[in-house]
Amino acid sequence: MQSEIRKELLDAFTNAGESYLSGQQLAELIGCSRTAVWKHVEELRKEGFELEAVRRKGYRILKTPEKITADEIRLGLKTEFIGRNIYYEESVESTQKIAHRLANEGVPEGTTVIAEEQLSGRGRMERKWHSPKYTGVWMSLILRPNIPLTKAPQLTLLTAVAVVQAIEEITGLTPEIKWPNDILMNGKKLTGILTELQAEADRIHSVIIGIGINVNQKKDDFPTELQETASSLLIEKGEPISRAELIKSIFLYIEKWYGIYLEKGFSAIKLLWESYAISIGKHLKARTLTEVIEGKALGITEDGVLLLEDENGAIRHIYSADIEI
Ligand code: BTX
Repeated sequence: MQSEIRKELLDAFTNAGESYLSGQQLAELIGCSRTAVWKHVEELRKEGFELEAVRRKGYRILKTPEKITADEIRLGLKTEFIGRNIYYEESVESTQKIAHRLANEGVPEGTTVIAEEQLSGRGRMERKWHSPKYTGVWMSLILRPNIPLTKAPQLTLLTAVAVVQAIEEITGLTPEIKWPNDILMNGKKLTGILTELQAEADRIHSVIIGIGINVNQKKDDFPTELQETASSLLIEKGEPISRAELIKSIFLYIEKWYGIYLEKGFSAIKLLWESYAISIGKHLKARTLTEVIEGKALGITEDGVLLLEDENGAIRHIYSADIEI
């Protein structure tokens, strides 16, 4: 109930933009007492929001906090359902784990778990994902598309497109995608995406999309073994980036492309994905679980499978692999 009022309060401030809203107006909009409004305004201040209060005019928000809070993400969020239900945590083992549990409990589609820090963030194949406090975006999003199991990898590619576009919008930088799930800048890894499924037979219950973005780390913040291969938006842009703004933009792009995907299929997203991909046309080495295949990347199939032409001219389908360019 408390958080419902808070959501409505932030929606009201979002709609008001620069204008002031009086305690009375807020109470009427939200349907609670003026005392309750005042109490929630004080709570926002404690979270680090700077609110200006002017006599006879009312309140408006001047500054949002450094730390990401669920409330800061709600302020200005323009989506219908992606990120509307947020579980925000200070420190967790992995947001994937929590999202799996929530998905089982039947939370609405679009529910997102966001953490300031992950103690055992994970990548593909049980690899580790370094997720230090307050500097990155570590989040897991729950979707429930009515698609066959084999199409699920398309959602990784869709997410990669959405993240690249959000990074472009917020920072002006244009990163590149390396099949299937890495987003790179100047050859270094900025983002990893991990798509996991809850399914039975050929029915998907939930898709849990984990997104990890290095945002405000400096080079020294990475462990030595990652310093040459990883980068952050701060390093690339030379200035700190608002994580909350980036998250909101990602939500909006995912909602846009997911809607188009469900209605019209993968084609539009495939074209966009290819326009951001660095691997296409290049000579690659694909390390799968069982072998290493070398060849020229021809593109991806409608299902998101990578096509490599090997030295004998045979076309190989790569479903899952690590790629070296
Ligand atoms: P991946 O298996 O493609 O990449 C993992 C590899 O990337 C590691 O083995 C390491 O070499 C390198 N690496 C680890 N941490 C970082 C980092 N911060 N920046 C750059 N390179 C790194 C990629 O898997 C998928 C990652 C998904 C992470 C999200 S965060 C929210 C969600 N929760 C969770 O536990 N995982 C996902």
